Amino acid sequence: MNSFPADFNWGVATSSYQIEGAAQLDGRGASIWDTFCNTPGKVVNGENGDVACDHYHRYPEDVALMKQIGVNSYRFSLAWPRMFPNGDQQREERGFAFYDRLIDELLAAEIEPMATVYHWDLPQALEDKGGWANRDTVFRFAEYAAATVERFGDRITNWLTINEPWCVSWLGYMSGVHAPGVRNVDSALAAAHHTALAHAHASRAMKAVNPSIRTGIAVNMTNYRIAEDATEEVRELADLMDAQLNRWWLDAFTTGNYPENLVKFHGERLQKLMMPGDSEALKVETDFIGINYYSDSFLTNPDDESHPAEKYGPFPFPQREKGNPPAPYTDMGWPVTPEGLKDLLLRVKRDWPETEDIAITENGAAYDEVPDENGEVKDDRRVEYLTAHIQSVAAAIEAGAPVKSYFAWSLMDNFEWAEGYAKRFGIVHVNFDTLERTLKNSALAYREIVAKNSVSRGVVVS
Ligand code: IFM
Repeated sequence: MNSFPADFNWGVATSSYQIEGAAQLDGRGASIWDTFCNTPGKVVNGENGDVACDHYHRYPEDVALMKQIGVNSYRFSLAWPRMFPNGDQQREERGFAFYDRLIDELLAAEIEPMATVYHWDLPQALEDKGGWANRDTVFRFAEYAAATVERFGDRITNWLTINEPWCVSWLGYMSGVHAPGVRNVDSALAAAHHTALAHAHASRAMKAVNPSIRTGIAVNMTNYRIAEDATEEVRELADLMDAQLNRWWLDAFTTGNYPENLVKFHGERLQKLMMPGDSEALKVETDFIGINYYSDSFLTNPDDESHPAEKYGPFPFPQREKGNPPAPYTDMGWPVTPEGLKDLLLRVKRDWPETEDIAITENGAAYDEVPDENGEVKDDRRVEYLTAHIQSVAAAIEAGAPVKSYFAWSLMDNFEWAEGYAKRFGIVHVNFDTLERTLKNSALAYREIVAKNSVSRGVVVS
């Protein structure tokens, strides 16, 4: 058995657009995901978050499910356009009231809420002015974040500013596979800089409102694996990718600077975005780091001699499919690499030693099992995935990594962005016709881990 510290937090995570539904209700404004989903060809089967899991109405049932699973924490996100429909100062009280109800329901169930201020549903009105590529969004975000702390800070201690700023920037503004679907390297780099600035400014603004809260950010991280005989070119590429994904935001907050190899790589492009005082502004005390981990990434030797910039495009982009990852894979096509989580946690401890609190803010897998004729969801692969990753967390803690919390992604099947509803990450199954919820076997297995505060050793992921 691998035991966890007595005060370890066990949770489940979700985000607003992925589960709430009620997209046109109670004065909610349009977000970039509403627009993106309504654009033909952007989301599998033309699906959208209009109804999603209808959590907006069914939240008492969902909190009861969490209680049944036994978690003591819940990470959810606040929808900016529900509270500020136009992304300006105009408030929508019914939006605030929804989160009051949800938070009070959680507290009554003795489940601690952790809020993500931004999990990708930018008000469309702000995107119309350039979105995250526009520096002004930094300051609109800080105002919005402060307003949420003013309202909910009496009941929420732990706050994440932005979820996966790498995805916001590079998937939203470079590859365009996520909203707002822009494909422009200058916009993507601007978004990468502005999300970093936004975290720093918002953290300060939030703490000015309520100094007793704790702030962090949820970054998606991976280990780039290269072959022993990797060429210089591949090593350089892996280092650039690592810097863009793993180091950009954390380095900025701890040193006020972006990684040197990227400063060189982006050159003029980056220089023109940096305003006087930005470096000082970026440096900010962060109370905890949220890490979203799903799998490692593998790079093989390219078959020509070109520089990564020519071969892979004008920026370093993680490409899980480029290498020879070990099987098995999840339904997302991501390799299952549980040992990578331990390696990553120890790397964070080594490279950002000032970090005293790491939360695994997301970890999970997409598999498509549905209820059988007896209503049982035999998602053995997810049980193995979660067990193996939690074992990896236990091993990292044993080796000194300051991990204080673990959140399984996700509480329930939901809208998986450009993949629509077919990719199921939930430990609770959702029937998207009836909206009925069913605990999967993974929820039962997780319940046991949480209840015992320990995980069995020896499960082999097959
Ligand atoms: O569903 C997403 C989540 O919104 C952000 N992190 C990755 C998850 C799985 O793709």
